[in-house]
Amino acid sequence: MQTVVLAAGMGSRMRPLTETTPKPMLPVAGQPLVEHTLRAAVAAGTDEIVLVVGYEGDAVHEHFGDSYADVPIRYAVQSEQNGTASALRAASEYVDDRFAVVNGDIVYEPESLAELFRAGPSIGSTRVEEPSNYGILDVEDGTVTGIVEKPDDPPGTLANAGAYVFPRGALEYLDVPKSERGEYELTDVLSRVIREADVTPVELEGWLDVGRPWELLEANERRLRGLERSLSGEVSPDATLEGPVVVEEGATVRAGVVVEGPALIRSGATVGPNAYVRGATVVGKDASVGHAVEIKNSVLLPGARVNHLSYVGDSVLGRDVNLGAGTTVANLRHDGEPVRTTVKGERVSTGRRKFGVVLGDGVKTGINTSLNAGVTLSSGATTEPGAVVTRDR
Ligand code: TTP
Repeated sequence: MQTVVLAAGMGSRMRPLTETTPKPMLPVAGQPLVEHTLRAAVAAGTDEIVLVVGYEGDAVHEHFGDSYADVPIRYAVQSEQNGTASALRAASEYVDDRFAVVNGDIVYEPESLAELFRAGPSIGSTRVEEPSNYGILDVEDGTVTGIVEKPDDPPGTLANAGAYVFPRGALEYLDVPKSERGEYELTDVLSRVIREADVTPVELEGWLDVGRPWELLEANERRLRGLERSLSGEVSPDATLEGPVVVEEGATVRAGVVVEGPALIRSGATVGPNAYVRGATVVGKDASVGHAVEIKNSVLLPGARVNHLSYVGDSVLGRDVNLGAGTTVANLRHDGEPVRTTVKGERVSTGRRKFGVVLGDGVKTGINTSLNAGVTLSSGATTEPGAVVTRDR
């Protein structure tokens, strides 16, 4: 079966991380987010991938080239990011009658996709606690009879999870009007499809939509859970590595370091001397964590540097970020309430009691900078020595 992977979106809710990197290329457990979809699709029996790219699409194309795990990839370019139906339209010249479509920004247990593929015309689904925030499936006698977006009066708790197997002839339904939010939506195509064909809901186990920065942290936490210990890099005999820790070839862990897995230390990275890395942490390629630095449950993108006397917790540090000596991150409110942060200009709850900061690529902090919980700094932003940063920059 052909699988169309939608990876053209702007990823605007993931800013500042997507100011320079497209969302599909953000790392989850050391692999680009969209690679988790590609792997599941190949394991489920895909024989051709049609990858729809758009925003910063060259980065995706350059990374994956023309095949993945020996399965050919064709690229379709969506020139305007105006909705998932228009993304599928961009791919339509490449697809045959029966095909799968999967959002490139979701993670789930990979076997679930094989089940979806086996089910024939089907919609991936997931149980949700707050149905009014999702596209909810109306299901009667095991068949999907309707999809309602963000319903006030939900017909159930089974939400559209962003993975589908379309029946023959589905491309005829692509011509949908713009939705209220001004996009051409795949759900409107699906509403037409389910009128014409029997479509089965198939639950995707362990589903997570990775749209906002804390979901990137959560995806890393989940995917690192399955990490298997392997130490191929240079590890000092005076370092203590507990549990599932991966030190890739070309990475260095110096004396006095304590790492509590799961943790992934990628090639070219250095940790220590005397550093403490814990929780689900990824130290990206060529990143460095220096003396008397504690990193907890965080993702450091390639080239990020936290070299002296710092604490970083529950945070995402973009490429080539440089934290000045003594920079510390708050990741907990005194009242214990969930940390709030900014998404597309609005303050929203992350739902997490522990959440630190999100720093865009190339951010530099002056020495002894204090970053408040939930702060985001856009790419290239700086702070002055001793700054106490409580607002986004
Ligand atoms: P969304 O998460 O709705 O959109 P997005 O990824 O652009 O993020 P944001 O809302 O933060 O700007 O997209 C769901 C999936 O569909 C995702 O894999 C990206 C893909 N997509 C496209 O390929 N083209 C598009 O025009 C849109 C809107 C999304």
